[in-house]
Amino acid sequence: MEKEALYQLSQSLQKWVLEAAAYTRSQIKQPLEITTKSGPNDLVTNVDRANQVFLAAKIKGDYPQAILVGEEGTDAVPDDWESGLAFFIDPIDGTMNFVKQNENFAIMIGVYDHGQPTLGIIYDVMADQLYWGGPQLGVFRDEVPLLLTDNPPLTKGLITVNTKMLVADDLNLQRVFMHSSGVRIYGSAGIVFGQLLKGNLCAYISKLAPWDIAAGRVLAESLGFQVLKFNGQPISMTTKEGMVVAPAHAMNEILAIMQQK
Ligand code: 2AM
Ligand code: CA
Ligand code: CA
Ligand code: CA
Repeated sequence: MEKEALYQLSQSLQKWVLEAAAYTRSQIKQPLEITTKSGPNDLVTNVDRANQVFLAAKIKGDYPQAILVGEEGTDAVPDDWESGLAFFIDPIDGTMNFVKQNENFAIMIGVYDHGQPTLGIIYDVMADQLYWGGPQLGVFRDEVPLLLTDNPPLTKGLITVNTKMLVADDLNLQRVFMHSSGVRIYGSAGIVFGQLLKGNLCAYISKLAPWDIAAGRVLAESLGFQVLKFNGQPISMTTKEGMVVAPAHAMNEILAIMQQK
């Protein structure tokens, strides 16, 4: 994609995400319609659904050929998702935080052009912080350019881990934790990516769906993080997968510890 067209796309997506966020803020003091999906801790609200419909309609209006994937819309990634411009939408990331805390949630859109990570937008709605950019545009928090990330050893970095995976300890994650500076838990992939991009965290270990990872992957890889499956292979973007996000040094250490018996 030409840089000018990409910049235009970025501006449009930022505008629509900010509009969805304004609506989201307006609904916080209203009674939410909350329903469960797979279990009691897997929630969706009327605002998740409204944001999904709004963002999909805006994208389709300007990009009628767009391939759309969204957690509360068409959530199956089509086989031909690499045939054009694909948009992965998470209309509220951190719905439990949205409901229980009224903060610490994000709206996210990741754009892949013929399968290539192209543009990422993550908006921390209540902190009013917009992370955006990609390999061609650079990465920004609002107007501030973010710099290439440090490459510290695991012993010098804070990490964040999927809570169930840490408790189950089936992948040596407690050993990874013991080799790190400590664990912090956030409950929203988008909020975690903000922390990684700012340099507050060094690694993220979780099992994530395509819409959880799409935007953050674009931004993180643009700043020098790697995003790899537990076996060190690239992630697929088509299914929920275990993955590590970290700069090279910590990545190598984490994957080695996870493979220890
Ligand atoms: P969500 O709020 O958009 O569903 C990491 O915690 C990510 O997993 C979160 O960003 C959250 O995104 C998702 N998540 C959290 N708890 C979940 C659950 N019980 N079932 C499915 N997804 C969950
Ligand atoms: Ca969800
Ligand atoms: Ca999510
Ligand atoms: Ca969501």
